[in-house]
Amino acid sequence: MRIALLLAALPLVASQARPETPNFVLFLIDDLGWTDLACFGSDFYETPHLDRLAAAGMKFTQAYSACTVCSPTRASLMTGRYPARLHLTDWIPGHRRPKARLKVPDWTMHLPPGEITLAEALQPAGYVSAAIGKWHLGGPEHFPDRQGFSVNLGGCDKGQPPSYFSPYRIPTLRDGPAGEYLTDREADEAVRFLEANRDRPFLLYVPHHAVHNPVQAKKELVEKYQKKKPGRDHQKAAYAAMIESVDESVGRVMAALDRLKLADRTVVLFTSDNGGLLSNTAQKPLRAGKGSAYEGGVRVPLIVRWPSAVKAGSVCETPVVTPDLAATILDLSGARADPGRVLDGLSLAPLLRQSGGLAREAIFWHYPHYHPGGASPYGAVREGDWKLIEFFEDGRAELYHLKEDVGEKNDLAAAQPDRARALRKRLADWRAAVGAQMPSPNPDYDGK
Ligand SMILES: [Ca+2]
Repeated sequence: MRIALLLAALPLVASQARPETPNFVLFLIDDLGWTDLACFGSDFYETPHLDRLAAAGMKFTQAYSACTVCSPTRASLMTGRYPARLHLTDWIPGHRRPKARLKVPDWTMHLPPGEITLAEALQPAGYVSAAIGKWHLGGPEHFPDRQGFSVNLGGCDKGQPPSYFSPYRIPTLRDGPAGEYLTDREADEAVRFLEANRDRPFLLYVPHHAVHNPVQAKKELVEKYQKKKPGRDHQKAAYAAMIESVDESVGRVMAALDRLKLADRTVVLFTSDNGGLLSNTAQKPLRAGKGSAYEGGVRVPLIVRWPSAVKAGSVCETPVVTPDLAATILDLSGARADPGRVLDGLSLAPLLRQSGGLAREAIFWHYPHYHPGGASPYGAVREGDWKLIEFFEDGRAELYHLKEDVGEKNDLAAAQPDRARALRKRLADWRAAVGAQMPSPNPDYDGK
């Protein structure tokens, strides 16, 4: 009898040990702005599943993307390193301004094969990985299947889908029935992957193409929002419908995790690759949007649900940045990162467990490029509540106290010259340490 009890208890012990090697579902939404979820402040877009995810997990109110545009953030998410260190600092292939004051450096337009992606780092720990959605880190020799992912559905060199409705004309995704909606299809494929891999550790990376342009959404959802009273800052019905489709996808993946009894040992992370596009949305009180040096360009939603460790409904105000998500996944997976490789990200485990803070003094950005969203070549640093932006064209700096001035309206650089000088030095030292590429004077500058 005692032996039988002991034996019966064994599987329980084994299953209790499982949370030590959790699964990961990582949603990366394209161009989703900081206030684009109901649980992050929207009074127009409806995101019940994401609100539920946040209520069951931790919401980060000061999460940042590693860059104000797409590809650099994606590279940072895959490697745990800053875009400046990777020399992958603009969206691929970037924006040409041949007559501008500064000449942009000769940057790297793909994720170098020598970099270790999350999928590659997790392989030795027995994980299988899938990338379902947008990749945008170089041509065929740099696609997800060449970077450690066993499954690649939709990942290619395109920065946006030619169409959100099938036929998609995406070379790595077979078309569905005519009229099938891309976000729904990506959700179908994500659920299919979960069903097929429920018995082994996995990383399911779901970088939805939504909510990037072109703004194309399902008719019935668009009509729903057309009938709805416009919100204070959000009014665009088709964009709202795109967000709702993303929310439905998250809901379907959450339901599949429940159904497959995987929810307790799966960490679900949800974030965006840069700020919202101002022609589609707004993220007040933040200043500007995608492609700008200000908070609207880089502050993004972040939700992490990890039932075995994260207190439901918790909120974290510590500033965190994209490469931290890679460091967190590496840390929780138990995969050993190469000790000779520098990671810029820090594991968020102490914040998630509410057991401590992060040993970090500052977060850095480096964008030696021009963008139609307003950015001219710049660098930025956030230390505590202070943020300094250095504009490389004229060497000017702006200084903001984000706690008192999240809208970056009051430039304090002249009022606090010592602080501005110290932060500029910190930024310059960091650039030297990571080998950041700088723009140079442009001999073809047209004087405008
Ligand atoms: Ca983007």
